Amino acid sequence: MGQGSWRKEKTLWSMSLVMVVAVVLSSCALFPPLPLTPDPPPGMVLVPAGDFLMGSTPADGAVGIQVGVDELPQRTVYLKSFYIDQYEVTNRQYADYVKTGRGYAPATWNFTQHPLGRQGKRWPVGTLPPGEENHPVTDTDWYDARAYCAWAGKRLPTEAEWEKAARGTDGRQFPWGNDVDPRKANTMESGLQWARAVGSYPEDVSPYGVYDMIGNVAEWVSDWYHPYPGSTLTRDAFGKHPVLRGGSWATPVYPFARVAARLPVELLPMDQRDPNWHTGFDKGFRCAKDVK
Ligand SMILES: [Ca+2]
Repeated sequence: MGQGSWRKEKTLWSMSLVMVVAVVLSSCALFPPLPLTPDPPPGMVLVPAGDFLMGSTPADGAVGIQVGVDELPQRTVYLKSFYIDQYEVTNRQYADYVKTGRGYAPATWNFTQHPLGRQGKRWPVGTLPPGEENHPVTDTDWYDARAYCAWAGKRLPTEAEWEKAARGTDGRQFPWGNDVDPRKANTMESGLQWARAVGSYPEDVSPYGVYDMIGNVAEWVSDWYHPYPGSTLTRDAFGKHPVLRGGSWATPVYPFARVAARLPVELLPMDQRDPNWHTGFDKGFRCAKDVK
């Protein structure tokens, strides 16, 4: 090979390299790398950032004079990405927390007037209700739920986060769509009068794969009860109580177990709490977590 030919080849090779680099750089400009989202923590799912329809329209929310009016007006809400538990927190999970001494065992099984006749059965530290290890923990009030989530390195979801996780972005009334079907969730129509193991209803699942948002137990969220932006509703309860979301085995699927339904519940002040206070057999929770 002559020296001139070698220089020509070297020049062509250099030009090719420059062109390749230019193409790569322009591709990067056109298609910037997507931000990496870490895998969800165990037992949680990712709800991606974006808008969703929150609240109800007068047609699907205002059932009667008062029911549903606190879900108005429906509006578009943007949320950044977050994680949420795929299932309600279970007795087994809560027992691990109780064993640390940070919380007390729920009073659920110490209730002497249980509708199914379960009498005098305590839920002592470290002893789970036999056969109900994977049932949702109940009789936990808002403070209990918040403390558990903090212990687990998580937090309670906001009302908006809970609702988006339950219905997706399109404003549907139930996780599965808009048809009122009491067979798809553990609501009052099941006749069980009790919770079942979490995830027992495969159709009570949201577009993000979150289970039991309609039935089983109602769930505490972090927000306290306030009117939605744009609402002219006035209620004495506004600003005074935390909120439960979702229906339960004790509520009919319609209208109380729609994903937009809100239930404010009176809470004992911290200094008046009693470990034997029965918050309710049908009240539980799940946790959420920020995406870092
Ligand atoms: Ca639930």
